[in-house]
Amino acid sequence: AGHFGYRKRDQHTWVRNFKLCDGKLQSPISISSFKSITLPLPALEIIGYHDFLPSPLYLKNNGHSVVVNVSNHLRKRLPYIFGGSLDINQEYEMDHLHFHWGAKNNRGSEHMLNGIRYPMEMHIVHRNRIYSNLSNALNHKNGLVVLGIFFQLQEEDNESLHSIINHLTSVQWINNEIKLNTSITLASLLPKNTDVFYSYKGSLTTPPCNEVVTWIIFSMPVSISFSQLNKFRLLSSGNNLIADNYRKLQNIGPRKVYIRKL
Ligand code: BO1
Ligand code: ZN
Repeated sequence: AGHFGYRKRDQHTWVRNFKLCDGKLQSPISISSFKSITLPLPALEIIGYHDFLPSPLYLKNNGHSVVVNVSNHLRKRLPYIFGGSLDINQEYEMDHLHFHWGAKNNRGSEHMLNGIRYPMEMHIVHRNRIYSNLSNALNHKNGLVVLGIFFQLQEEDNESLHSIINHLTSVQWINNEIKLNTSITLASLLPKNTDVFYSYKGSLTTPPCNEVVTWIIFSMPVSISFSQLNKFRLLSSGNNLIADNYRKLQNIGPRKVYIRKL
């Protein structure tokens, strides 16, 4: 029961095998700027994002996505975030990042923003420092913060993605994992403007769907070229190419989405 698929008839089976996927605080959702509540939130503080992530970094095809993992066996200081909509005194340390994308350009992102589904969405997953690892954090409602970054197509390559995309052919098959010889700064992967973001309480968008995620979705997208996006679409889960690895929209229910703007 550790397996799950993204085809519509597969997504319907998630709730059978993973009870939490049937909860009331699920993700992703459709976000509307008009329906969001403007709050005078402090800026989101993003610490260490200009530094290189500690090496070694690992790139892995897990059959659902491609993931950049930090090993950090030397327990170096990792990038972390606080402030914004997050509870005071809570710091969230970067754990990994991964992507969701479409087989076609008109789909791929998990969240929608003002009726737009972007061709790709990146998730930078952060774990509350008070929990020692990701599986512990999954048991607590303030366990995780995920930064969501939308990608929009443009003609020119996004050079910041080269350190990942140049190695995608090395992880074409499920469970392929390589050590990256290049380093990455997270700041180069963020939009130029991080002042405007949406925030709401939700869940992991994959099984086991734990409702432990404070979502922070930046309003401004970053860019990716057609040829770069096509390289993600060549990754394989075994019998199929990985694409359309986004969950269907979940009910927002009585939840509120907050927006920080200047
Ligand atoms: S996401 O950012 O909401 N898409 C997200 C989804 C799942 C995880 C983190 C962020 N975590 C892991 C679980 C594992 C599980 C794996 C599936 O997702 O901790 O138990 O096997 O890819
Ligand atoms: Zn994700």
